[in-house]
Amino acid sequence: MNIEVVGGGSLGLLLAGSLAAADTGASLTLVVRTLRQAEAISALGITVKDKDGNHPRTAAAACLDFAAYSDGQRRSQGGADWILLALKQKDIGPSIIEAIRRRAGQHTRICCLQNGMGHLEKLRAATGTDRLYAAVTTEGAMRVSDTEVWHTGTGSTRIGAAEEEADPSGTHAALLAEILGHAGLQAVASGNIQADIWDKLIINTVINPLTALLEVRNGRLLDDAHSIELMRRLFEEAESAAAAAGYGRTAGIRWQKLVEVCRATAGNRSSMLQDLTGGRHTELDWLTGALLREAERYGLKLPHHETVYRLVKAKEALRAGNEEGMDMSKIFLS
Ligand code: KPL
Repeated sequence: MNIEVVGGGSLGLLLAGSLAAADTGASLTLVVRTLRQAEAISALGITVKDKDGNHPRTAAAACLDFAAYSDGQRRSQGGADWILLALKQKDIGPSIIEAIRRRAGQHTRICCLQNGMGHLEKLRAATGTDRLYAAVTTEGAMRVSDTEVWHTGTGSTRIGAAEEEADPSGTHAALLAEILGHAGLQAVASGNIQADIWDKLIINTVINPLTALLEVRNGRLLDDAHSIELMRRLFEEAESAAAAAGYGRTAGIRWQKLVEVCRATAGNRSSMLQDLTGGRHTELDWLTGALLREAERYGLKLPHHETVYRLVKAKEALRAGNEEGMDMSKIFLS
């Protein structure tokens, strides 16, 4: 089996490093954005450490940069069996989609590991493939250099075909889950990946913006009555949109899960907080933005999410230094 992992960030390095270090029988290629990272990985391999940066495991891995990947021909066998797309939503642009379209053979399955919504539709429209899968993961990882990643939270991954008819018995999803399992990552085939996507969307649209706005680690949200109340309100609005879309869950299940994730990742700085403090654009448009778009389709208003959306956008602009020289004295003193 040939597997291509596309993306050299935290999740891509964790997947590729774990697969490279294990004896799964699969042949692996990692595809990364820069030539610098590709050369570093080709020379040094990928090192995966535990959550405290201990117990390193280093494994050699074949690595290409995007330019070489885009220029390259399909493998002689007609493309990879699996392309694991581990890029952030914001990095799935026309050039990477075109590269994947050209590289994917007739039998290639593409598994998308992004948070949020919108990417599956984009890829389906652009690649025309029905061999599209989604994976929802709660694995925690932090990239510490071009070649090193820390496995900061042991989670699990659920995998399923975007269109159920494409893999009705879940055979292919189960096969990929088994390979990831051999690599030490807990994974299962999902019978309802769309509901899983909603589960994760709800978690991300509650925890990520609140931690980013309050600048706290995930667990801190549960230590304060006001932030718990905000979580509750955001949660209820998001759950109402999921129910309208046909993916509601029995009362309490998702709230319980949300609290569990908050506790299990208590020491984490959410990806949105990390992006904001790093001066990068967040995934807000594919998380809260996607939720608001879904709600609109069903005629729902989500006022707390709308407020949170604008607050994070405003904070993003400030952090990126986009105030465009606004002189506050003119506003307050005129
Ligand atoms: O997925 C996450 C993220 O940070 O994006 C959570 C589950 C909130 C863990 O930090």
